Amino acid sequence: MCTSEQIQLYKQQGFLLLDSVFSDEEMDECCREYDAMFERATKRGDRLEATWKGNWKTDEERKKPSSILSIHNLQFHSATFTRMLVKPKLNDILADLMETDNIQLHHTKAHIKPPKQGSRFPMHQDYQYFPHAKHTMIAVFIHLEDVNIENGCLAVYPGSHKLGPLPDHGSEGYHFVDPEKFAIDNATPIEAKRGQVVVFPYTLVHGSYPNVSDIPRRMILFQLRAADDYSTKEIHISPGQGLMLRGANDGMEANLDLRHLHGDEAVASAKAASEFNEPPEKIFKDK
Ligand SMILES: O=C(O)CCC(=O)C(=O)O
Repeated sequence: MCTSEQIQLYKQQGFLLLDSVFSDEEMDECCREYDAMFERATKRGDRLEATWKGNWKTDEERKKPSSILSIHNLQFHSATFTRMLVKPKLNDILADLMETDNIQLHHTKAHIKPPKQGSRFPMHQDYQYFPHAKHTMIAVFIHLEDVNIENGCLAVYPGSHKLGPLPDHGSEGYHFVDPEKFAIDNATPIEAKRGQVVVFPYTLVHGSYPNVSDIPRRMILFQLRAADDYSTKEIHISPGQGLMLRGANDGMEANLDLRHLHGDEAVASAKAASEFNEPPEKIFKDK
């Protein structure tokens, strides 16, 4: 539950920093599972590098190596992340902010900014990556350690969510807002403690600073939407999308004929699922 002051603040500044959503024990488990997940992925040789492409780096940034390591669909890697996703305390707060009882998963991901060379994120609106008809999408940004400007905390333009979708200055499939109008140097840093959660709508202009510290900066991001919202462009479909996290989905058909996928749709879905779990050559080798 949110207080009316929290709701007012969220509406006015476009973000809220939340305390005690997860207990210390839950954060300990989260950090253990997070590190184990990245270790498994590294051992397997998975492709993790996710620094944004496109024409957003300054000349100075282009000269230096920079990196972001990313894993998506966390709830398929460990049940710890599934439990965090469905936590009633989190979803009750979000329901107040989103003004809906019914909350659905859009997608989840984790970013590590490695020490010394953790890339910054250019200022952007998440809207450009997965536009929705009713603009209910909300980001839940969970900090796995204390963050500040030095190790790559979030940078935001408070109130920018009220501007609605802004012109896209992105390139190569990556999106960002006008770097002159929304320079990261004029943004507001959100310093946070381990376990604190920042929530913000997908129209808030945000980015994050580079990590120039000696420690990795780890985070988890959930993107959630109201059950009656829907994407206006099918540009970001991920496994588990549409899973109900709170409330009910009035629009979900219960027709028995729709209980399984059939034909080409079923083959495509099974193929996507197996590629998602294991590279196909490995599956065949094991047989
Ligand atoms: O990891 C970060 O610091 C920022 C991530 C972000 O803004 C995004 O993925 O949209």
